[in-house]
Amino acid sequence: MPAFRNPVLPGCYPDASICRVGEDFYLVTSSFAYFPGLPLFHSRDLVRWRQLTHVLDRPGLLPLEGLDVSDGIWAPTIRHHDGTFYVVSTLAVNRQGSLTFVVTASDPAGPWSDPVPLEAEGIDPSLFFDDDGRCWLTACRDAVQGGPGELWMRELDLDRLKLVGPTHVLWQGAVRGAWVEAPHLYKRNGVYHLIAAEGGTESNHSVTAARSDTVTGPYVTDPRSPLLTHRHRGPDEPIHNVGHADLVDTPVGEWWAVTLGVRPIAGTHTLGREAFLVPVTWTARGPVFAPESGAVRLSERLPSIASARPDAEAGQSAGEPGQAHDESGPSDGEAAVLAGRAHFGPSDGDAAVPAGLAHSGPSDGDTAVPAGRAHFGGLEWNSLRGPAGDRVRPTADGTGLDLDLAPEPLSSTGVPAFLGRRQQHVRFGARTRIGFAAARPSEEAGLAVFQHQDHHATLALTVDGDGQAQAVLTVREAGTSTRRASVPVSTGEVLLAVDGDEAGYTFRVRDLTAAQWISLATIERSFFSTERAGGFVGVYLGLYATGNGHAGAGRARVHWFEYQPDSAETAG
Ligand code: 6LW
Repeated sequence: MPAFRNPVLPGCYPDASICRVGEDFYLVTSSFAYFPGLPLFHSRDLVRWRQLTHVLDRPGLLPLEGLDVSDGIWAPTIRHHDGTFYVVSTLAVNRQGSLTFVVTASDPAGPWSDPVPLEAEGIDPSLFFDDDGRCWLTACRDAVQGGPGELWMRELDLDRLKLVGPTHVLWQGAVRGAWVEAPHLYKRNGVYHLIAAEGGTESNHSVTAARSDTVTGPYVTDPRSPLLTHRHRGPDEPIHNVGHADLVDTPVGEWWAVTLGVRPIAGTHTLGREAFLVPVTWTARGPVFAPESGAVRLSERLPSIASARPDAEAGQSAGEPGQAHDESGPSDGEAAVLAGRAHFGPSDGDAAVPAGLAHSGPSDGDTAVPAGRAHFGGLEWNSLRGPAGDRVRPTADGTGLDLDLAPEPLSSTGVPAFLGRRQQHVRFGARTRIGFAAARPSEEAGLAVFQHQDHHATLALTVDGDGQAQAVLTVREAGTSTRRASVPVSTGEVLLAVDGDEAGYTFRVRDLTAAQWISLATIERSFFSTERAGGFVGVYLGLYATGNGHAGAGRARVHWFEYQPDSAETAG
């Protein structure tokens, strides 16, 4: 049977929300303290997704400076009604909802409006448009009584984008004592179906449900809850922490859900919470997730719209990988995987490319670039907490990227001179060609494997006390930086590399004129895991420069950065 490979969005893309307009599907995910915020994807077949833009694509919309990486923009919902797209989401501070907002657009590719604050408590807002044209916002918060959490609802006045009328408390969840979150509401045959997540986003995560004949309740627990979970599955199960689902129908009447999950290896995962696609059917009792298997699977049958239109996405996005469907085996749900070499030239004025970030051009031919992957639009690149455009920018001649020595180290909660992209494969190789001459030992620039501001590793060019240029591998954990290895290098340009697999991340350096790579060390993979680092995000791979408390006069020049999945892994 034609199949696709889950996750459909590999890497840190949690809390996915989905909607359909005609034959087009749109999906948004959380983005935390990364900038730009709220990546938005398009698909015609639910399997191959192409990023269109970021909903929060410009500076100054929401304050991210000072935030932990796992705070920031959480759990958006996307809906379309009467010609307008709506995204609701929450700015989280100290792991709590701080500001819930709505943004609108007539074209999902933008422009999106500025955020309009809503008087809404808690997190995980969602919108439901009823047949009578009324719009209801649901969200979760600490329970006013009982608890610990409750789902609540208020009407959203669409003309004024203002919550109006009374607050209705809908449900405290199916599992007594568990926090209920991630509500989404659907109506079928006159019945309102509320789905939610319970048990926390880790190993007890689950999808639960309740129903009502009236939109404002009372809601009665679906006794089948949890409707979807992997909490009861053993260590050999490849996908864990499944929950936080959103449903969509296709033009031919199939139903599917997007849900988050993780792929641990020996109990730890590094890629973050990823977006998986699960078939759904409706019965008189409500939605049935994964009716054949009862589980989220790595290889799942294709949506019938995907079998019918194998070239839909490839045809509309020139220059994209365009994943062919393999009718004989699982296809790779990876149009959203961007591999290849980024060249940093001046912006071409494409509004979808954040100013000052990466613009990609064709390969310069110094190593092979996989066919079809030489161009990518730059949307995979993020800075931390705001635009890094004044400290990370294309060189005047368009041949590279300059990184200023910002005073903020990666361990700060400011805006460091950092540009990174998600690690999307356990097995990968990332390389960069970089030139940097540090004036003093506190100045450094290079590659970062970044989980959290206090949990990362860097392979940096710097100098020792005698002015000898070196490449230094440093590991930071819980506020302490430890030098793991160093090698002398020439003061010119070098290649820096990190290669990951199930065992660890191996860091290497090569003088441009040298024939051999020098291996510095391998850091065990679990060091970079969410289980070890905490938080809600996955690993980013990036470039950075800092003067560690002082702005240095020098700058690092990056000629290119390359990310390649290991072909053995991507072949599945
Ligand atoms: C998200 C919430 C959650 O808002 O994590 O624990 C938050 N569950 O549903 C951030 O992804």
